[in-house]
Amino acid sequence: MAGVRTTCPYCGVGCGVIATADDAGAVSVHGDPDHPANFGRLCSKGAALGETLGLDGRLLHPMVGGDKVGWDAALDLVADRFAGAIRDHGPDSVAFYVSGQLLTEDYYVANKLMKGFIGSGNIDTNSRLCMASTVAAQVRSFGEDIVPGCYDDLEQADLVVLVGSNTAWCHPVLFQRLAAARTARGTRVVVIDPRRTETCDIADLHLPLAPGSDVRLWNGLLVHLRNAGALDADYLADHVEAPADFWTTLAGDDQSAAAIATDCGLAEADVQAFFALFAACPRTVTAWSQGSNQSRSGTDNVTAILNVHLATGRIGKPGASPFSLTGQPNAMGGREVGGLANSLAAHIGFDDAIGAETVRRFWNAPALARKPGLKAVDLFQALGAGKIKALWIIATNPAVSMPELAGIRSALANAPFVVVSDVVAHTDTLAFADVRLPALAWGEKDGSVTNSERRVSRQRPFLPPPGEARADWWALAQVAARLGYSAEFDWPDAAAVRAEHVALTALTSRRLSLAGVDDTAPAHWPAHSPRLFGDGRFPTDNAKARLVAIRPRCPAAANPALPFILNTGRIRDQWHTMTRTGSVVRLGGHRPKPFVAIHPDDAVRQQLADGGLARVTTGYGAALFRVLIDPGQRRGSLFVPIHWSLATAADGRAGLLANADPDPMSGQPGFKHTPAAIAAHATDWHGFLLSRSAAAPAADWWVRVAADGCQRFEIAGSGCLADAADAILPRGPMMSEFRDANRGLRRALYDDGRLEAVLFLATGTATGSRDWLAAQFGALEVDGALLAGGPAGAPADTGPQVCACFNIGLHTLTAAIRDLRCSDVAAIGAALGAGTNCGSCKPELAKLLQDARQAVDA
Ligand SMILES: Nc1nc2c(c(=O)[nH]1)N[C@H]1C(S)=C(S)[C@@H](COP(=O)(O)OP(=O)(O)OC[C@H]3O[C@@H](n4cnc5c(=O)[nH]c(N)nc54)[C@H](O)[C@@H]3O)O[C@H]1N2
Ligand SMILES: Nc1nc2c(c(=O)[nH]1)N[C@H]1C(S)=C(S)[C@@H](COP(=O)(O)OP(=O)(O)OC[C@H]3O[C@@H](n4cnc5c(=O)[nH]c(N)nc54)[C@H](O)[C@@H]3O)O[C@H]1N2
Ligand code: SF4
Ligand SMILES: [Mo]
Repeated sequence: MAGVRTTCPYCGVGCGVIATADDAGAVSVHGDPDHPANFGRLCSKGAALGETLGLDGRLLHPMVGGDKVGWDAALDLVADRFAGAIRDHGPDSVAFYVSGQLLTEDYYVANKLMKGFIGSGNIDTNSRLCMASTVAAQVRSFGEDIVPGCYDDLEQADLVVLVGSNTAWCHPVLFQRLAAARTARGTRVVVIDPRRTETCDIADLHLPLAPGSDVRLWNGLLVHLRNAGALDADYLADHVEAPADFWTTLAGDDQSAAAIATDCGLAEADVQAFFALFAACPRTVTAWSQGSNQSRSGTDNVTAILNVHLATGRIGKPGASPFSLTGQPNAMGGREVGGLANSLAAHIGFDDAIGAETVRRFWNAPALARKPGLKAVDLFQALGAGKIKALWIIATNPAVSMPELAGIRSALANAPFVVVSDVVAHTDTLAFADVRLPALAWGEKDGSVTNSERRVSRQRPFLPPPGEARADWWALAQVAARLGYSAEFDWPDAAAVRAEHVALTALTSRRLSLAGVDDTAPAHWPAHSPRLFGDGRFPTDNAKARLVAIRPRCPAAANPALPFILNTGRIRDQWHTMTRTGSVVRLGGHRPKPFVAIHPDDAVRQQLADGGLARVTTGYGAALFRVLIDPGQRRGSLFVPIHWSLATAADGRAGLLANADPDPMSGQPGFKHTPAAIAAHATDWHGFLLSRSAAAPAADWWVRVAADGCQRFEIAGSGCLADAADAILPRGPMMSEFRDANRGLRRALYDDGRLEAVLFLATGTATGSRDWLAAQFGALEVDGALLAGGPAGAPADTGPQVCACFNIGLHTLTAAIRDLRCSDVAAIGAALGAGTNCGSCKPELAKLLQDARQAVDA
C-alpha cells in the first residue's frame, strides 16, 4: 500500500507522518519530509506510533454497565437520559467535557449540539487545564485569540526566550529545529524555568526563578526597556492603546534589577544579562507553555509577555513575535470551533450580539446558549453538588488529569449518569461510566487538526475501523438526531462537517477564517498568513492592541507544615495518562517509575536516599514516589510527573496532590504550585514481578512497566521477604525457588512446563535482567539460568534507558564516552547509534558528555 500522509496525534507541533501498511497489515511510520512542521523529523513518541496500533486493550463495543450492547441501544439510552434531565431540570443540568485531542470535526459537532440545540454553554474541555490562560490573555490584549507568529520565527530570531516550557521533552521536534538554527546562526536562548531541564542544554542563560514570580520579572523587563529607550515609540503611538495609569502601576514596585532579583530568587547579574540581551535583540521570539499558563496568575503571566512584545513592536514580524506553544494536537482547532465554555463558536464570544445572531441563523439553532457555561473546575464541582444530572466525557481522562482529584473522583462516583467515549477499554475515568462508547483511534479516524502555528493538517485513516468503533462526531450526531435534530446533524462524512465549519468561519468578521485554506496539504489560517498583526491592525474596536497594567500575584506560599512548592509536569517518552504510550516497550524504559525530583540539599535535610520511596503530602492528598535526587531542582521545590494513574501504578498520582487554585480570569488550574511536604517512606524490600497475568500484585507499591511477552511490575514493600513472596506469588506445585542473603528471594512458577511468573525480591536492589527474563516467556525451553537472572557471562545491566530508539542505557553510554573517547554527541551516535534516529535523547547525551568532562577536570 502506498504511504498515507497523516499527522502525529500527540503534541501541538503537529508533525506530518507517513504511515505505510505492508501486506501482512504491519504499519511502519516515518516523518513526512514535505510537512512544514517537521520536514521529516519525528521525536521518540512519534517514531513509536506504529507500536500503538494493536487492538489489545481497545474498547471495541458499546457497553452499558458491564454488558456489551448494540449502538442503537447505547445511543437510545444516552439520548433518553439527556432528554430527561433537560426536561426535568433545564438545559444547564447536562454537560459535555471534551478534549484538545478531538478532531476539529468532532469538536464542531459537540459544540453545536450543546450550544445551539441543547441550549447550554456547558461544554468545556481539557484545554481549560492547558491553554485557557493564553486564550484569555490574547483576547484581552489583541481582541481575539490569535497566535501572531509561526515556527519559522524561532529559526529567524536572534533571541529565543523559552518561558515555563520544557521544549526539549514536550515539543521535541520544534526544539530540534531551534537547536539546529542556533548551531547555524548563533541564536541566543534564554530559559525561564524554576527547574534546570534538558531544554537548558541549549540555553545561553537559564533563569531558575522562584515559582510564580514571572510577572515581576516581565514587568521589570518592560520598565528597563523603557528606561533604556528600547521601546518602539511609533508602534506604540499608532497601534497600541495603554491605560492612563499603565506606567504608574508598574512603578508601584521597585523596578531595580536588585529588587527584581530578590523577589524572583535570581542572581542580579543574571537579571541584568537577560534585560540587556532582550534590549539588544529586536528579533526576539518569546515562547511559553504550562509554566506560564498553569498558574493562578496564568492570564497575567501571558499578558506580561504580550505587553513587552507590543511595546517593542516585536510582533508578527519575521523572527519577532510572542508565541504560545500549544500542548495537544488540536488545542487550536478546539478554540476555533468555540469548544471552551466561555466562547460561543468560531471565535465569537457571548458578548457579541451580532456574531451570536449569525451563528443562530447559520445553525438554525432553536435554543442558542446566551451565556457562558461552567468551566472545568466548576463543572466538576457542580457535578459533585448534584446540579449536573448527565455528563458526557469524550477523549479525556479527568479521573487522572484534574487537580484535587479525590473530589473529582467522588463527584464522578455519585453522578447520576456518566457517558465516556474512549478508544481503550480501561481507564480510571471509564471505571465511572454508565455507558462506554468505542471511538475510532488515530490511524482510523478522519479529519483535521490545527497546530501551534495555526496550520491545519489532516489526520487520515490507513486502517479499517475495528470492531464497532465509530467516529466521535458520528456518535454525537446520532444522539442529536434522537433529541429531534436529525436535519441539522445529518452529514455523510467528516468532510461534510468540515465544510460546514469552514462556511461558518467565513461569515463572521473575526480574523479566524478557514475560507480558502487548502484542505489537502498543511496550510495556515487565514489562508497564506503565517504571521498576523505585522501591519499593526488588531481585531478590536479601534484596531489597536491593548497594554494591560498588571501587578505580580504570587502563588499560595509554602508554610511550615507544607514547606515545599510542588511542581507537576511531563517526561520525555510518555503522553499524559499513558493510555497509548504506556504499552510501548521502548517508551517505558526512559523513566519507568513515578518519581519525585528534589534538590540534593533538601534530600539531605529530609533524610531521603536516591531511589528510595518518599511520600509527598499536600492539603488535598498524598502519593508515593521514587526519590530522584536532582541538582537541577530549585531548593524548596519538588517535581512529579503527571502520567501515572490507578491503571499503571498503585500509588503515584500527581492529580491527588495538585491544587485547583484557578486563575480567576481563565479558570485554568494552578497545577504548577501546590504547597507540599515530603517524608521518607521506609520499605524493607524492592523487586519485580514478571507474569502472564495482568492482575496487579499484592504489594504496597507497584508500577506497571511495558514489556514484551509478559506483564512487568516493579514493586516495593515492607515485612519479611518470604511473607511478601507468598502474598505476591503463592507457592505452587511447579515452582522453583532460590534464596541467599545477598541476592534475596527469587521464585519461578510453571504450569505444565510453561513459565507463568517470575518474582525477584531483595532487601537492597533486585538485580536481574528484566528484558532477558521477559524473553523467557516466549522461549520454547526456559533457560536453566532463569533464577540467576541471566545466563552466565550475560552482558551486565546496561543501566536506565537514555536512547529509546536503540534501547541504549546509561552505563553503556558512560562506558563509551570513557573507553571509546567519544567527545561529542555525533561521536556517540557513530559508535552506538544513540541520538541518530529521533534525536530526543540528544540533550541527555550532551549532559553526559558535560558530566564526564567535569569529572575529568575535577
Ligand atoms: N513528552 C510529552 N510531551 C508533551 C505532552 C506529554 O504528555 N508528554 N503533553 C503535551 C501537552 S498537552 C502540553 S500542555 C505540553 C506542555 O509542555 P510544557 O509546558 O513544556 O511541559 P510541563 O512539563 O507541563 O511544564 C513546563 C515547565 O514549566 C515549569 N514551571 C513550573 N512552574 C513555573 C513557574 O512558576 N514559572 C515558569 N516560568 N516555569 C514554571 C516546569 O518546571 C516545567 O519544566 O506538552 C505537550 N507535549
Ligand atoms: N497535575 C497536573 N495535571 C495536569 C497537567 C499538569 O501539568 N499537571 N496538565 C494538564 C494538561 S495541559 C492536559 S492537556 C491534560 C491532559 O489530560 P487528559 O486529556 O485527561 O489525558 P489523556 O491521557 O490524553 O486522555 C485522553 C483520553 O482520550 C482517549 N482517546 C484518545 N484518542 C481518542 C479519540 O479519538 N476519541 C476518544 N473518544 N478518545 C480518545 C485516550 O485513550 C485517553 O483516555 O492534563 C492536565 N492535567
Ligand atoms: S514533536 Fe513528537 S509528539 Fe510532537 S507532533 Fe512531532 S512527533 Fe508528535
Ligand atoms: Mo495540555
